[in-house]
Amino acid sequence: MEMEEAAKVEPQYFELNTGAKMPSVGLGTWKAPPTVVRDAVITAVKAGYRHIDCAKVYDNEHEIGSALKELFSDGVVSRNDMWITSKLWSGDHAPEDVSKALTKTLADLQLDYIDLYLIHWPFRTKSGTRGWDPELMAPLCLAETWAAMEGLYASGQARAIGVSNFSTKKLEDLLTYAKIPPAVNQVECHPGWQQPALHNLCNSTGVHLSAYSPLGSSGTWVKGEILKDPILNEVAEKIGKSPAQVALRWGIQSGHSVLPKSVNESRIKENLDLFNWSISPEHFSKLSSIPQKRLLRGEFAIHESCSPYKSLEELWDGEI
Ligand code: NDP
Ligand code: 1BO
Repeated sequence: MEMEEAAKVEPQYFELNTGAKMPSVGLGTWKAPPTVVRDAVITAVKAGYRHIDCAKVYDNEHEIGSALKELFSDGVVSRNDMWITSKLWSGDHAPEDVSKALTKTLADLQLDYIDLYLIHWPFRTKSGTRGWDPELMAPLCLAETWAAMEGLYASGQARAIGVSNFSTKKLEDLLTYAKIPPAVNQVECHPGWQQPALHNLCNSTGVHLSAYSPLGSSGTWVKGEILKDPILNEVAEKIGKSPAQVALRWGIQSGHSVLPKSVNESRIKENLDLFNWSISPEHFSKLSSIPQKRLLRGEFAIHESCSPYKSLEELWDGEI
């Protein structure tokens, strides 16, 4: 089959180990200011997005909820057509806080269930805190937090559960004690941080790898420059697509869902134009020579005495 033809029949969904179909492109909402995120969500859904990636700690779920309510009441989409992900913040890891945190997120999003709920980071902060300073750290017990997440799955409030920022080792460990295996591990992944070991583990265990910062981020926190990478630009020029589209298409062809964030209408549309073309095997293999660097390194989770992680090596189990 020619590559062009293959691209046309390629699914725009990835099937999770729950049997649910997750749309392969989701709108990222981290650092989308509350004042503009509502319009961004409405623009995205009208452009064809059916997946929004949220988190309590992004401080904009209330505004996203108001956009969703308007989209549902105007008949633009129905709840069943949408995939909404949110994440359990580190200050809500205590088993008695897990359900309360999802209840708050559901109230803000004006939903009665979430399609996917993730443990946001493998570190725990004091109950009810919102920040991520090392001084706020509390003893980590992922097994008890995961058991509480399993309770949300059993109740139907979360139709799938998963994790985020889990290294290969942390995911392997979770799989040894989980009664319900995670459906997703959402991690940094883009042509400049390809995560081959984690990709292989996810493939062999049926955990879907969802790619955050798929454009290499470029916000105030993380100064990613992947879209300026010369190899990515050379491939983009040869196939007549933007560097952003090539980065996103690389993710989808690798089997990852991608979560590009934008609050700009033309970039929101550009980031969804990924399905009637593909990257040839020759160009795809060129992208594997892009220098590798983790961008969101998680320094905030490192502390000599307060954190379970004394170094980035420990946080990522060497994958740094
Ligand atoms: P992205 O890799 O999505 O990059 C976003 C940046 O790229 C913004 O500055 C955006 O600006 C710009 N941009 C968007 N589209 C284009 C384009 N076509 N061409 C050029 N620039 C573009 O970064 P994020 O770090 O935000 O990651 C995406 C999402 O992943 C987050 O929003 C969040 O939902 C999730 N995430 C999850 C994490 C976790 O711990 N689980 C951690 C980090 C991210 P503009 O808005 O002006 O278009
Ligand atoms: C602490 C950063 C969270 C982004 O998802």
